[in-house]
Amino acid sequence: MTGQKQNRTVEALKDDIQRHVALTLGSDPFPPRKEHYYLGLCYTVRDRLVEKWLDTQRSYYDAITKRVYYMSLEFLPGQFLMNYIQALGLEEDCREAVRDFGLDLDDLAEEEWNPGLGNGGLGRLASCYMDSMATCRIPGYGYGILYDYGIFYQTIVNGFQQEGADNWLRQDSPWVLRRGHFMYPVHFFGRSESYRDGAGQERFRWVDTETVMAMACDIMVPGHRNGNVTNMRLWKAISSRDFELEHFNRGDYIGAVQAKVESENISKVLYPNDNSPVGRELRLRQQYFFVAATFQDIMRRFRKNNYSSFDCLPEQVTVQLNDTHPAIGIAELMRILVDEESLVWERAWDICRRTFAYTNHTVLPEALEVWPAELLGRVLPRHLQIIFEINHHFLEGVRRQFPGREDLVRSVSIIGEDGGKHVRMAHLAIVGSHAVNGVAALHSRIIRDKLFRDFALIMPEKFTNVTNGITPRRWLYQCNPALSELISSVIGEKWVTDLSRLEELAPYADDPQFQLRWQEVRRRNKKLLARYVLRKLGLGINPSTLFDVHIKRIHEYKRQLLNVLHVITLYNRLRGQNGQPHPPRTVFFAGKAAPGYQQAKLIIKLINSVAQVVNADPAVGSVLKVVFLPNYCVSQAERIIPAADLSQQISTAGMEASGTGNMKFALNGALTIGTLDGANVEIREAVGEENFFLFGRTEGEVETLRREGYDPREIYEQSLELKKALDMIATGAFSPEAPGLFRPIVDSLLSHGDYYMMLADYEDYIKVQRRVEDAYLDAAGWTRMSILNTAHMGMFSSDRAVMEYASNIWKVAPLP
Ligand code: F55
Repeated sequence: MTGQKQNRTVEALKDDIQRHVALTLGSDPFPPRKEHYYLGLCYTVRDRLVEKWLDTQRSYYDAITKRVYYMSLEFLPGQFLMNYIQALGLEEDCREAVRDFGLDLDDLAEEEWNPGLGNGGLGRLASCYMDSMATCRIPGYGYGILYDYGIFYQTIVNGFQQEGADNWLRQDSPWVLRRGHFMYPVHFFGRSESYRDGAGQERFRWVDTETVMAMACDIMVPGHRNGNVTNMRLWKAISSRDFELEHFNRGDYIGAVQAKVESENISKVLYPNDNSPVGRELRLRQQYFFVAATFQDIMRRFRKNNYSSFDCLPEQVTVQLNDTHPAIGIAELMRILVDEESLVWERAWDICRRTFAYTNHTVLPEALEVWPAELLGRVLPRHLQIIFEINHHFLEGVRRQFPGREDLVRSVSIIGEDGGKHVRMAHLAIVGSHAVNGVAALHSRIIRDKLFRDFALIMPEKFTNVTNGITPRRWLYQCNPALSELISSVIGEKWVTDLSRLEELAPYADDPQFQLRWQEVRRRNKKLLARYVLRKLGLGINPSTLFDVHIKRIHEYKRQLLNVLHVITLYNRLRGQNGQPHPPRTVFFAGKAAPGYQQAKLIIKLINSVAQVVNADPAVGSVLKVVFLPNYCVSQAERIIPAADLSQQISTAGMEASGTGNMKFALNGALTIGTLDGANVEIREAVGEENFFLFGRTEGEVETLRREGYDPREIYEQSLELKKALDMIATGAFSPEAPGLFRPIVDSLLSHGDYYMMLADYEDYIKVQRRVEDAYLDAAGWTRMSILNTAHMGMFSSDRAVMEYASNIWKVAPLP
C-alpha cells in the first residue's frame, strides 16, 4: 500500500469514528473519551463489515446452494473488536487512527465485555466452527439464543466461588443487530387434536397453544481477509400480542403485563451446568423456542427458492445438532412436514433423517439428556406424540432386523421406562440423523463400541469421527502476536489460513538463533501474564519460574484435585528440603464450577486454601506459588495460554470427549502433561511421544481396574507422600479455621471408591512431574520441544475439522 493510500484509510477511519461519536452516540467528540471512542471505533468497523456481510448473504442466495445450519444452545465468541479488525486487515490503520486521538487500540479493545453465551468447550467449539466456516467459505449459519444473562460472573470470596449475574447487554452491544421484522411465533402447551382431512385420513393439529415471539438478533462472523461474512442468528423471546389481548379482554391488565414479562423469560438466562443437564421446564422451553424459530427461518429460505417438492430439502439444508440440546428439532421437522405440509409419514421421515446429523460431546452417563414424558407431553404435546410414533416405527424395524432380541429393543428404545417414562434425547438424535460423530478418535470409538454399541450394531454406517479443532486466528494469530510475528518472519503468513504450514518450523527447532528468539517471545508473554496477575490479585509472581497451567471447567473427572495433590506433595518436599532441588514453579488454576455442584465448589475452595498456605510460607519462598484466577473466560484464556510452559490435561482416561484447551496450549508452544484421553491421544501422535509428558492408566486399564475391584485405601496406605498430603487436607492443615471443611473431598477418595481414579494415577503423575522438571532445566531441550509442538499442530485447526464435516457429513462444497 502506498503511503498516501494508507493515509486515506486512516483519515477515513478517523472521520468515521468522530462522526459516530457525535451522530450515533450523541456525545461530544472533544476531548476524546475512551468509552466513547471505543464505541465510535466499533461502529466504524461494523460499517465496513456490514457491506461484506450483505454481499455474502446475497451470494448464498444467488448460488442456490446447500447451507449448513449449525444449531447450538451455546456460543462463546470472545471479544469481537480485534477479531473484526484483524479479519479486515485493518489493525495498523486502526492503531494509527486512534493514536492520533491520543488513544491506544489495545486499551480500547479491553473495554469490551465477553459474551458468555456458553459454559465451556462445547460453546467455544461452536464459535471456532463459525470462524472456520467463514474463512473456508462454507455457506451456513449459526443458530442459538441471545441470553440476557450469560454464564455467571465468578468472584472468589474468602476462597469460595461466588456467582454474580452477567448482564452483558446492559449497555447495548454494537455487535448485535436486532431485526425487529424477523419475528416468528413459537407455540407451547395446548393439545394435539385429531381430525379427518378431505380424503378421510386421520390427521393431527396442535391447538389451544400459548405463543411467544422469537426475534432475530444477528452477529457477524468474518472470514480471515476473504471478504466473506457469515451470520450467527440468536433468538430473543418477545411476548406475543394475542397473548396480551386475551388478558386485556378479561379486564386483567396486571395479569396481562405479568404474562407478557414471563413469556420473555425464555431467553433470560443460560443454564450454567456443563455435563449434568437440569431437567427443568424452562430449559426445555429454551430448546424448543430456538429450534422452532430456526426451522421457520429454514423453511422461509427453502420456499423462497421455489422448490416444487420437500424431497429436495436435504439437498438445500443440512442441520448439525451440537449435542442433543436441539434434538427436539427432529420432532419439529416431522410435525412441519406431516401436519402442516401433509406429507405421508415415510416420506417425511426419509427427508428428516437425510437432513440431520448429531455430534456427541460426552460419555458421562449423568450428562445424557432425558426428559420425563409427562413434562415433554405437557409443554409439547404434539411432539411427544410424534416421538412415540418415531419410536414405534424404529422399534418395528429393529424387531424385523433382529427377531427375538427384546433386550436390544429395550436398550435402543427412544423411550426409557426406569424411574418413570422418559425420552432419551441421544436416542432420538441417533435415530433421526444420518450421521453421528464423536469429537476425537478415542471418543468416537467409545461411543461406537460402548456407549451406543447397540445402535452401532443396527446402523453401523452412521457412526463416524470428526476430531475437534480450534481456530488459528483467535488462538495464535490474535492471542499471541509476538509468537505469530516470529513464526511469520521465517515461514510467512500463510499458516494463518493453512495451519499445516507450521510444519515448516520444524527445521528451526535446533537452530540456536531461532531458539533464542522463541525463548524471548515466551518470556515476554510470561511477563505480561505476571503483570496481569499483579493487577488482578496483587500477587507478585516470577516470570522465570515454570508456568504450570490448569484452566477449564471445574469437574471431578478433569481432576484438578490430582493436580492439588501434586502441589501439596511438592510443598512437603520443599519444606523437608531433602534430596534433589526443584526448579521454581508457579501453578495456575482457573475455571468455574456449576453453582449446584458442591464437590466442584469445594475443590475451588481447596485450591485457594492451599494457595494461601503455600504462598505465605517463607520456607518455600519463591520456589512454589499457587494462583487461582477468578472468572475464567475466553479473554482470560487468551492471556494465559501464550504464557504457559506446561499444559495440564489430566482427565481420567476415557472421560474427556476431546478437550480443545489441550490444542490451544500445544499450538502456542506449551508442553502437555496428560493422560491418554480425548484428543490428547492424537496430539501426542502428532507432536511426537518424546515431546509429550504421558502418564496414567489407559481407558482400558481404568475399565479393567474398575471391574476387578479397585481399592484406593490400599494405595493410600502404601504411599507415604500421598498419605501425608491427604491427611493434611483431612485434618485441616489448609483450613485451620474449619478443620473438617475438606473432609468430603478426602471421603470421596478413600471412602466412596475414588470414582475418577485419582489415587490410581497419583504415583505415575508425581514421577512424570519430576521428568518435567528435569526437562525444564535444560532450556535448549525444552525450547526444541516447544517449537516442535507448535510445528506439528497443523491438523488441529478448525478449518480442517469444518472441511471434514463439509465433505463427509454435510456434503457441502465451499463457495468459489
Ligand atoms: C453444556 C450443557 C449441557 Cl446440558 C451439557 C454439556 C455442556 C457442555 O458445556 N459440554 C461441554 O463443554 N463438553 C465438551 O465439549 C468439548 C467440545 O467437543 C469437548 O472438547 C470436551 O471434551 C467436552 O467436555
